[in-house]
Amino acid sequence: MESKVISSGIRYSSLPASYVRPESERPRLSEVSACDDVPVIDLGSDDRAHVVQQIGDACTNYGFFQVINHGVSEEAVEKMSRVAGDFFRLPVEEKLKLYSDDPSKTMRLSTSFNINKEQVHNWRDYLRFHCYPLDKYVPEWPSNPPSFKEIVSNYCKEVRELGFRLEELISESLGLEKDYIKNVLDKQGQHMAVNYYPPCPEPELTYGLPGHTDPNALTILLQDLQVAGLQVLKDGKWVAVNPRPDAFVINVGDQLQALSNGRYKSVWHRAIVNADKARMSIASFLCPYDDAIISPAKPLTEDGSGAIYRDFTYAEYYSKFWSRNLDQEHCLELFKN
Ligand SMILES: O=C(O)CCC(=O)C(=O)O
Repeated sequence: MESKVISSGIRYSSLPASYVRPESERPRLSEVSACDDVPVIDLGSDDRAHVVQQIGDACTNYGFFQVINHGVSEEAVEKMSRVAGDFFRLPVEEKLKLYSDDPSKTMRLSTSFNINKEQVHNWRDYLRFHCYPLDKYVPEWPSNPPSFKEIVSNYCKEVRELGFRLEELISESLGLEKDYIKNVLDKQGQHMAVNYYPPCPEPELTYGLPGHTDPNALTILLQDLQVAGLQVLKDGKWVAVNPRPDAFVINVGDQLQALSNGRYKSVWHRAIVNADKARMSIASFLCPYDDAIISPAKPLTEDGSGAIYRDFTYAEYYSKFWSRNLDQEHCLELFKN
């Protein structure tokens, strides 16, 4: 490999050995079918009780869903996608000024997942940065493309509002007060990962991201409309979630699994890569405040099941998550009572 990142413009004719998964861990793409019953929830509906019901069903049975009429403007989405593409099209020397493999950095361009911890790498570069509070973090964001800071700030604000609406609906769907989740998560952090998966010479042998769950509370994912790649684990089988215009994919993260005492499952998902085309995805993560104490909601432990997880702070969880690689057991298992 000639560069630290794979979005260098080099087209590889075969997959470098450090990306090749052992036979038993490969994606077996021919066995994956499209998920044709992905829940699609219309947030523009006036029937709140119905929306709450749909969200509860989706979180219980799928761990993910799509939302339409979500309130994030078409303009914000379109500009965000464009500036993200422009960033990854910059000359590699320019991008490498932002490179770091230190997960504690609040803004960095990196590659794979956790390059220093993993044995096999993933066919992905990503720009990962903190977004809340904006005035604290925007100064460290890329200044090239020149419109990056302004466009991404606007997008972050709109997505944050969507996240809060979803947290209210999810609280209600659990039979909790509307503000329950927001109150527990406190001054919520917000992070973004702009994922770029270059064309891959042998997609059968590797991943963009292997199966994982998200360590945060809620993920709001903007998919590339031209190239599919997201797959989720449903009833023990990997199924493809094909992109739908005007929709975001919403994933339940580990913190909502803990808070709901396991009623809602943090969904296992992965990104596969494409032989001919590059793919991009733009993930926004809402995270509890570092000192927020996460514990199963009391009313959800009173049916005799007790609290499945011990109390922990998000800071403790997050540092445990990043000290490992994605191929290990689910991080939340380490926090069970
Ligand atoms: O690229 C995708 O569709 C999934 C991205 C993802 O899972 C992540 O950023 O954690």
